[in-house]
Order: sequence, then structure tokens, then C-alpha cells
Amino acid sequence: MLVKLLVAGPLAVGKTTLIDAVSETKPWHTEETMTRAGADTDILAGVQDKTTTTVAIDFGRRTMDEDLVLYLFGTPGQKRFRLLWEDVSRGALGALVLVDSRRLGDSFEVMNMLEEQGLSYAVAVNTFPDSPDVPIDTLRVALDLAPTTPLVTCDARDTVSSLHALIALVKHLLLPSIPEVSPC
Ligand SMILES: Nc1nc2c(ncn2[C@@H]2O[C@H](COP(=O)(O)OP(=O)(O)O)[C@@H](O)[C@H]2O)c(=O)[nH]1
Ligand SMILES: [Mg+2]
Repeated sequence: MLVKLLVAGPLAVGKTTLIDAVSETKPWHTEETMTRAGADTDILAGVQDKTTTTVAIDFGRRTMDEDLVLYLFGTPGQKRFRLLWEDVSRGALGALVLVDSRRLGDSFEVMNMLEEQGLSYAVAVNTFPDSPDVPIDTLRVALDLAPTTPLVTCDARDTVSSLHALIALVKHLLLPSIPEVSPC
């Protein structure tokens, strides 16, 4: 089975990093150097080192087992790419929403877009060195997630950790009756 999934989230949350970490093919990216023109719209509080931004999509592929191959599309988190985002999301089964716990509110827009499109999602909190140590249940409340929406933590740079996040999503999409996996 071939499954198309989105890896969605705001700027600099780790979408490209996660796809790099799990893809068995050389990931395909479109990144552009950020310019002054985007300075007022791309809010970079806490991520000042970021010098590129995804203006279109990332693409990677991951074989989970002989029956399941994931096609991963990293989708731009900025509102001005919404039309492109809707195109990329066509045919997707669901999405992994990446969240940075230092700026939770930045992920609401992507979750709203997914809900408007009727796409199911799981949420993965990508941990950065200075991320606050917030209990997962507190994050669930702060993100206003439905009780059935999987919520895990991950390190997008780490293949196993990122795969755990994707597995939580795939279980949610394909095997909704199975209990959610524990946070990785
Ligand atoms: N410490 C840490 N840094 C990360 C992690 N994920 C991404 N980064 C870094 O954060 C920056 C933004 O990541 P990127 O994947 O480009 O974000 P994107 O805009 O969502 O595609 C890059 O410099 C990454 O190396 C993580 O889990 N931990
Ligand atoms: Mg990117």
C-alpha cells in the first residue's frame, strides 16, 4: 500500500529535518535563502539561526514494511502558501503536525487548515535544547487536541524517533481501534 502523508507545521519546526531523517531516497527539497522581503511575515523568535525557508515542498519516501510505503510531503507552514498547501495535500491520507513547544501557537493555523480539509492528523512535539519541559498532558490541553488525536514527542534529527512519530500517525489513520503508541 502506498500512503501519501503530509509533514506539516510552521516555519523552522523541523519538517525538512524529519523528512531527511527518515527518507530512504535522497529527499527532494525546495529551499530558498530567506530575504528581507520575508522578514515581516516569517516570525523567527527562538529560531534566529534559520537561514532557509521551504517555499514549496519537501519529498521523501520510506518503506515501513513489505505492505506499506509512505510518501512524505513537507508542506509550507506560512499562510501565504495556503493555495500551494491545498494542492500538495490533495490525495493525502493524513498529516503529522510538528510543534515547537517554545511557540505552540504557531501550529494552530496548520491544524485549522487540516481540520477544514477534513484530514486526520497526529501531533509530534519536536524537542529543541531549550524547549521547556512541559508534561505531555499539559501540551494536549494547550494545543486543544481531541482526545483521539495522537500526541508524541520526537527529535526530528533522529531516524528512530521520527519513525515512532510516523507510526503513531499511521496507526491512527489505518488502525484507529488500536491504542495509541506511547510518546517516544
Ligand atoms: N536541536 C534540534 N534542532 C532541530 C530539530 N529539528 C530541526 N532542528 C533544527 O532546526 C532548524 C529548522 O529545521 P528545518 O527542518 O529546516 O525546519 P522546517 O522549516 O520546518 O523545514 C534547522 O537548523 C534544524 O537543524 C530537533 O529536533 N532538535
Ligand atoms: Mg523546510
